[in-house]
Amino acid sequence: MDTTETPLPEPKEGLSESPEQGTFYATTPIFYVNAEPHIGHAYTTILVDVVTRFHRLKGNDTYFLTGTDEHGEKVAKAAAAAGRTPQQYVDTISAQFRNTWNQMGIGYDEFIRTTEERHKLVVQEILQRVYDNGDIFYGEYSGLYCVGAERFVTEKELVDGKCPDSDQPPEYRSEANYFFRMENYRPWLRETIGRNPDLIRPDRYRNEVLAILREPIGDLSISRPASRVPWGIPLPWDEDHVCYVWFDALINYYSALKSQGLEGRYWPAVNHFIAKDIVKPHGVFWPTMLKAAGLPLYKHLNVHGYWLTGEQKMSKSLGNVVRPLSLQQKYGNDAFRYYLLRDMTFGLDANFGELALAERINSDLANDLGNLLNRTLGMVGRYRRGIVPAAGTLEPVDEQFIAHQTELPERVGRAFERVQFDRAMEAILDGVRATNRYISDTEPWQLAKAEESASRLDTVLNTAVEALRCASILLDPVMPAKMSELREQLGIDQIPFTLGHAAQWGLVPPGTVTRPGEPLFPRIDLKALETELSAPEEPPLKHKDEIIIDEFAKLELRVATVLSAEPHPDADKLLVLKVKLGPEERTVVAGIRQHYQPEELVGKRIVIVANLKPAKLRGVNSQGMILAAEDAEGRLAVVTFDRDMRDGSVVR
Ligand code: ME8
Repeated sequence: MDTTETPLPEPKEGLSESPEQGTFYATTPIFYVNAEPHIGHAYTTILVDVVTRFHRLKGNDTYFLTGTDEHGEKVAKAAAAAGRTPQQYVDTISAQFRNTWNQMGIGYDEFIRTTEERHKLVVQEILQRVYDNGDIFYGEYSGLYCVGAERFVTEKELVDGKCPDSDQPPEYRSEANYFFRMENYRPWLRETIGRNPDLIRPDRYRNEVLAILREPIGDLSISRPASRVPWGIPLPWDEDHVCYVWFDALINYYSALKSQGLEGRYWPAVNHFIAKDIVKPHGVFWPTMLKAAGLPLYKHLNVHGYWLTGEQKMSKSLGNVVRPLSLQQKYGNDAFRYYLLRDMTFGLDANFGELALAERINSDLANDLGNLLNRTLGMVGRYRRGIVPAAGTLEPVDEQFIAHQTELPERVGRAFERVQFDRAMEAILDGVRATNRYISDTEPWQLAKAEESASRLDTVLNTAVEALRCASILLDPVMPAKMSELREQLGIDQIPFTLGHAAQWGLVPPGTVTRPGEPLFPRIDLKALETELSAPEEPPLKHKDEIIIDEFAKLELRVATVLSAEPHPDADKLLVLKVKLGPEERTVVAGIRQHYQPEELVGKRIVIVANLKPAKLRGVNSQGMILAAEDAEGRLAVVTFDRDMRDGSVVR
């Protein structure tokens, strides 16, 4: 779509107080394509997926944007290091991000790449607008620049001489750039954040931004000379400069909508989700840029902490990353999502541990939820031939239980609103545990013994099935596949569900036929996992210098048949083999006597280095060498063939 056709909306004052009710637009950061995705990226992306699904369940009009950040020095450097052109390089890594999200079932609505034409057009339009308003000037700059974080840093910010965001030392830079008059917008931004306590949340990050704003923030250098950094979007009024990568990247949140004519529908009902590494660009640069461009401010900036491994931030440069797909495959996508949401308190750091993940799956999913489903299906099967009965007269214990359960959607909704995702998960599991207690207290197995308690048993079974139905709705955003399986097993997969249905009781039609299946969450053997995890890691292979194919071609490898094998008369580690290579016969001495009985070898087809210079080994002339492998335990095996092969043939 041609983005130049519709002009940007006319400037509006300040923050849009309440975006259209019922509209929810959520974004992840667009990730740098300087390395492949890890758990940190997966967390933000899964989180946005869950939150968007939750809002859709509420009946909201939702939109979910993710993508990749492809310009800048950092990416250009990574491409050069990989021996590729920037475009080839970004195409490959961007596709890896997209594939990872697809394989993980992330339901994004749009994937934006900053090298796309549609994005460039909107960036240039906004730049031109800010320039025309007089908010951009040309000037000289010198200071410390961090390529890792792609921003200038001040002396004061440095920790042990390194940039606090990237942990890399900055370099001194002095050059002429264009500047955005960011400082002019500081009073407005301070006042706006002051007036909107939940604009940036949790509070610690709001305070962090307010602290930055207490002192002059300076003007933002928004260009780089194209002669030094050609990999970027040219400034519309001066082609010798390209746009600074952050100014370009932040605009993605708007360009993705604008390029499809969706900005009127979803802007500014936007919730950004990021980690604490990029609070300053999102909390300071972006709002002032929006203000200068005459666009209304986002609704919330939601900031989470880091996933750590062994107390360290998981990061591409540190190389301590956990690849999301391998865990997703090992433990199942839904269980993995649940763990990430449950075990991180939003805003704080959390330690990632595979054992903790397995323990969480066992306790919450296999024991509490899986067990509730199994015992309920088991009892409906045993006592009511697999058919869900209608409830009889409710007793106070039932009424109390139902009241608690039907309040859950409200509690969970509040937790979601307050970005307390671990509490939301806990509230749902609390409902599951309460259901298990309800069953233990009402003892259906006792009720089943006497005919006169049949109606009471109907009530208990019906109540348990209803509670499972509601739990499956509340957990649907985080575990969509497993919850749909759960509803299938209960036989209620045809009943429509929204969040509202989780607050209503009695929606399972009596007579519903259950269809018990495999356990939803098989228990993980923690002992076995501990052993697996404590096994020492294999040391990395030590490789020799690379060779070219011509060097390899100098070797003459041939198939040989062993005609005879005898112990060497003077050496107890050597065998003397007579081998046949087509028309030739040769004698080969091999140091394999401790690993093979001579007669085991006779008749075997093996591989000989046929052009090795002959050598005398303890008095016997050896005309070649046989190929064999030896492992770390000292076991040895000669190379043979998996089908019959004529001797003398060349091995390549
Ligand atoms: O900063 N724990 O991209 P990026 C939790 N391109 N989350 C983590 C994490 C960790 N250990 N490591 C990374 C950029 N993340 C810019 C953004 S937006 C206009 C431009 C997640 O590839 C988290 O969401 O360095 C963090 O903010 C983001 O990845 C940084 O991704």
